[in-house]
Amino acid sequence: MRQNIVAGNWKMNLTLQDGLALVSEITNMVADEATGSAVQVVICPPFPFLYSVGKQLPQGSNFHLGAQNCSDKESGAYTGEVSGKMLQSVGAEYVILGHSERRQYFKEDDFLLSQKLKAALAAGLKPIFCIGESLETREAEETFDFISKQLKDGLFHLSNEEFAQVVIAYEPIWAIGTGKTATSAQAQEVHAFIREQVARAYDAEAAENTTILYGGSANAQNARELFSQPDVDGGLIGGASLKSRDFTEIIKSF
Ligand code: 3PY
Repeated sequence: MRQNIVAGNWKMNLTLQDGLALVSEITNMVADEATGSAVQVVICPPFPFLYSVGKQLPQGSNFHLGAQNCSDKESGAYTGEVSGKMLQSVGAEYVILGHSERRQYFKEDDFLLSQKLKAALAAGLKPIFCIGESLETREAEETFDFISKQLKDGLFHLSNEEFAQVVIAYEPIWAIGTGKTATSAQAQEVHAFIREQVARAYDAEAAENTTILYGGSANAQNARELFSQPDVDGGLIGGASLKSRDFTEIIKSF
């Protein structure tokens, strides 16, 4: 089902103590300001904080726990890896897959990501699958071909039932951690294109039900404008998710 979602990607930041303090500030502010449940909030801390952060989220509320990555393997001798089932067992409901930082620094390609998607879904997690073009690709006017290939190779191998569990995040690489945000018109143009591709690969109903988030330097100042676009269903928030006031403002931006 299409939903409004604000997901906070903490990346490799904070200590457990800082993280717990941040979550308690955010949940208090959101409760005080009666944000309501029109938006689902997903907090994605680093692995070692997941269990404790999850315990601190108000149970049965619109707050959910997500991880930032998971293994493509189910279990076994894979030192340092974390499986989908492990994440699920500590309370995670979502997992970010295919973030451009994983693609760039850890060489995750569409094939590996397709395996990770399968593993996450088999463990009952909802993947937040990230796609997005580089500045070079945008300037060469190849954005749509690039996005269409990422969708085809990474995502559209899923069955209808599997695909229904997936949230897509459009994160133009040139806007990640750079302070440059896509304009709301640029974001809307690509989001509408993604929805159209989903309709072609699956059907119109699947496209209408798909949640598509924008990511890339979204903040308290630009969130309202971005979220007002018809095909932008929320945001995957980096730096601003580490500041309680800013993140709460973003949650209130619908
Ligand atoms: C950013 O906004 O920088 C992100 O990478 C969100 O995932």
